[in-house]
Amino acid sequence: MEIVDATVIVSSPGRNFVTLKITTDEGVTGLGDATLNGRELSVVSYLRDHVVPLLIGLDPHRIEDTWQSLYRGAYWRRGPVTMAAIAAVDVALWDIKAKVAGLPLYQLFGGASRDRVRTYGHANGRDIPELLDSVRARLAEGYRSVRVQTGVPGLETVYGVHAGTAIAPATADGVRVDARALPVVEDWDTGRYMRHLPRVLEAVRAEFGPDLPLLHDAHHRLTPQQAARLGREIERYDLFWLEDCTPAEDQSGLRLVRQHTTTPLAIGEVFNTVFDYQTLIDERLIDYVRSAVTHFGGVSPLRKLFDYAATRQIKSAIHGPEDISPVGMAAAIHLDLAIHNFGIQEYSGYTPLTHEVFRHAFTFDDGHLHPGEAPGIGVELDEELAAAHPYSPAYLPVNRLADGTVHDW
Ligand code: EZ4
Ligand code: CO
Repeated sequence: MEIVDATVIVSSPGRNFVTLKITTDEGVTGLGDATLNGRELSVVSYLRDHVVPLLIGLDPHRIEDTWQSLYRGAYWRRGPVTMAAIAAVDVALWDIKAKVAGLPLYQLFGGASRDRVRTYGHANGRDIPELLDSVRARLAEGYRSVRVQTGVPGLETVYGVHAGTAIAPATADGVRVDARALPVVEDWDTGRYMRHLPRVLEAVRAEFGPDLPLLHDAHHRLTPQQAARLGREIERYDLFWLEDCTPAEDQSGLRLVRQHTTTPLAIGEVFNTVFDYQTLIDERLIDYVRSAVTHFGGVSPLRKLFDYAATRQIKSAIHGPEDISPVGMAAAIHLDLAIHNFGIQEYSGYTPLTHEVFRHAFTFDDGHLHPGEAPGIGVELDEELAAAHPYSPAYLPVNRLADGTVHDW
């Protein structure tokens, strides 16, 4: 079997998604997700200009060899653009292999280790009453675990509360490529946040009791000393985890956090390779690894990461926001079902139009996902509908302190 074609499809059914479609001489196709939120077209170019020419003529079954040749052969290793491009190839090839085998992908990973995949959803509110309503809404949708984020008194816009991405408005003729969407500027004040969060968690526990698994994302904003103190202060609220307490690249900083708190820690959504985790895993400084299939080079390296994490009793928690396409999400769910040290899967759902553009076999029911039994990853792209919703320039927000200093977002 030979790869005869590889095309990159960009569509925006509510937000931008980059999809790679690989076709073999036998007419089998595979899909991979290469969406890098706010920097989408860089991956499109990396794939179209530099990767696709290397794929034509290759045996699609040689996944590991293709992965290694794209990783080592580029010389310039790692980084989100490179690893998102490699991820798309990796997942598309696994999709093809599983389709040829006539099996859902999880079967090639050793079969199911559980019946279904538990998820957590996002609850957001500008203030505490709005947050409590949002938690109720998530519970009504079936979620059994909820991430809670609120506005902070004195700050206008903070992470998780207002729309995350600025998308360019459509012009009269519906063409959006010329429009400029510049990043939204959000506010930050670590002191106000640290004083407010315990009150938020107190209110949520008072309303929903001790049994509801609660998560919170600090989104890279604290120093190790601040994170150590916050983690200790909120221990009594029994979080499922505190996520990204410090900037992700600061691995040794987690030693300080870990010495002071038993609040479980989750890190890694912006990591691209196992090397980003080396200190964190070796020294057991975290409890959950958060990498996405889409930003970590695909399911091949993610399976290895999870095995490495398992040696320290660290569990998986694959990143699954709206900016991972249903293709990347499907691949994640197959992995979640198969690995032993599964922890939890983030799942925010998609716009109705996104479900139409990416028809998928995976299901969400009663707060749990299942990948379905369709051969491959179980996603089909409606290319006509995708083409009707073209790329729209978009940026993630930036964060500034009251005096104008840029802070981690
Ligand atoms: O801000 O995916 O845990 N989830 C997150 C996400 C990230 C976005 C960035 O593109 O932190 O909401
Ligand atoms: Co996060």
